[in-house]
Amino acid sequence: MAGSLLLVLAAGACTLGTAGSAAARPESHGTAVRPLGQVVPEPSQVHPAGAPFTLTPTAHIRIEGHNHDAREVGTYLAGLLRPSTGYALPVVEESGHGTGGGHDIRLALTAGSASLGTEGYRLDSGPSGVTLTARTSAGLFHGVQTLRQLLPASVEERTRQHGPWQVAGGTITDVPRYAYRGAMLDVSRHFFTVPQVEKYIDQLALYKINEFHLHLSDDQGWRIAINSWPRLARYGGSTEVGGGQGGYYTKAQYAQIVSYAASRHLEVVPEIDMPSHTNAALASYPELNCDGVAPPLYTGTDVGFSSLCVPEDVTYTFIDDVIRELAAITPGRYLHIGGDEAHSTSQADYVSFMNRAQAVVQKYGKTVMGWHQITSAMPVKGAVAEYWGTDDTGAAERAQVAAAAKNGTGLVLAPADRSYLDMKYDESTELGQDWAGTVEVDRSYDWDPGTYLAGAGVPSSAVIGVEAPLWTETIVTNDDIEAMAFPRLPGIAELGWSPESTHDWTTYKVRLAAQGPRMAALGIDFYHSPLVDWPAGS
Ligand code: NGO
Repeated sequence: MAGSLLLVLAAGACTLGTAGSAAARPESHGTAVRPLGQVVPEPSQVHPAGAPFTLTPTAHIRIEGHNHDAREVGTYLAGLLRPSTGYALPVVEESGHGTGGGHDIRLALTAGSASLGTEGYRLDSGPSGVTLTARTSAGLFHGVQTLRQLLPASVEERTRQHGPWQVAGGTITDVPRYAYRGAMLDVSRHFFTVPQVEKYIDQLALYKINEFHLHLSDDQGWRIAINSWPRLARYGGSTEVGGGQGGYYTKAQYAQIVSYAASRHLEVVPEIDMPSHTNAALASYPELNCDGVAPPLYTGTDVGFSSLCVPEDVTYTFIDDVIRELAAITPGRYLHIGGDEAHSTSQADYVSFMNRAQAVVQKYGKTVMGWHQITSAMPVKGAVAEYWGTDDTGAAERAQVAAAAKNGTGLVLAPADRSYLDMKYDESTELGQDWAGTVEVDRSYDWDPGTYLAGAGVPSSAVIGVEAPLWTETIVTNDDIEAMAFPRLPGIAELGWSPESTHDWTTYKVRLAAQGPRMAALGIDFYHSPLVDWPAGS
């Protein structure tokens, strides 16, 4: 049936929308008008109507009112559109230039429209212009991602392309399902430079990801400068998996990542993993070891062998200094303290350690986040646990997570056999690991965060969102990142953003296919899953 539908739709339909639109054939070259709603993540409400909008060489990007934040979003949009269209697209304040003509893109920040919340937006498109309306600059920014995806994929090229640059007519009203839509990058197993990280952040923004979790320390490397313990970065950061030279971020470089992420409306969630996954720190300072002897640096891929010395006072001086310095350069709300795989720490020690570590995070004004093993200790009020279990996770462990959830601990879901971007797609995938099995694009997408742990007794209200972690034992370059993150990351992003009612693999994979030419135009080296009918040339 899909085949005949494709033929019908390819014959020039231009304003099919909503769920039906998802079945339309993705364009393979830049001429057809994309159906309104052929966007990832799928918008919550799509109402196709009327004739399309056409971007013309004389168009302006008009900012309603004098608003710095909206203007920044306008400048970002102009930066996206200018190279491929070749149009000047001046960003102007509406009030300073009269009412403006037609054919413009308007960005309007308004206190009204309470239903748009803190991240939602409305997009109105027709022959007289496109208007994005939101209550926040984050909402406008997400609206810009939708607008961008409605334009032909060739708009992503950085050299001049042929139009026409059309957007289907109608209205999209869109708000996210979850407040936390995360992606994690492990910069410890392999180090990634600031420009490498920024590149990934840009790719995440396209799919409305709003939390960027940076795994900053592990056995193989400590990646953030801490002034009071300088050997952590200088020595503990001097290698990585396989024995390469590693690296670390100065505080200024970390601030650069934070501000770049903020410019793409992502909040940085820094993680210092403890009490295990700490060999880089233990190697840097002998006094952190119970026997007073620093182990050698580690460049292998085992887990669970290291532990901070729980009974020693110096351990708490250390974590106080580290968390204080990190909190001071982190404007975001969360500070992630790991807590996974503490196989070399007794359970009693783990609980006493976590009680003290959580108190330090709170002392410096941050919300505690940890892997879900923190639910085996005593999560403080407001803590968030990140669930990374699999279908094989035992009932007792799930029950512990459920008990914490019922007690107020928020949950971010990152099931390893669904959302871990380092899992191989199938046996032939060169990169990645398969300890949680292989995870094809359909498996990665096809689960519901709201009910995923319902069987264990987790109320859907405890779930604050989803995350796609990318562990980097086997990942070295941006190409590697892209090959594993794309196209699974857009699916996790959709689980985080789109209403449950839109969840449907058969229509999702058509919208995903339409992302192929866009990812290709962006230079994203994505995995061409055989489950998706990628348009020719993508
Ligand atoms: C586990 C482990 C990490 C590994 C990762 C590899 C968690 C939370 N701890 O996930 O140290 O890098 O698997 O997939």
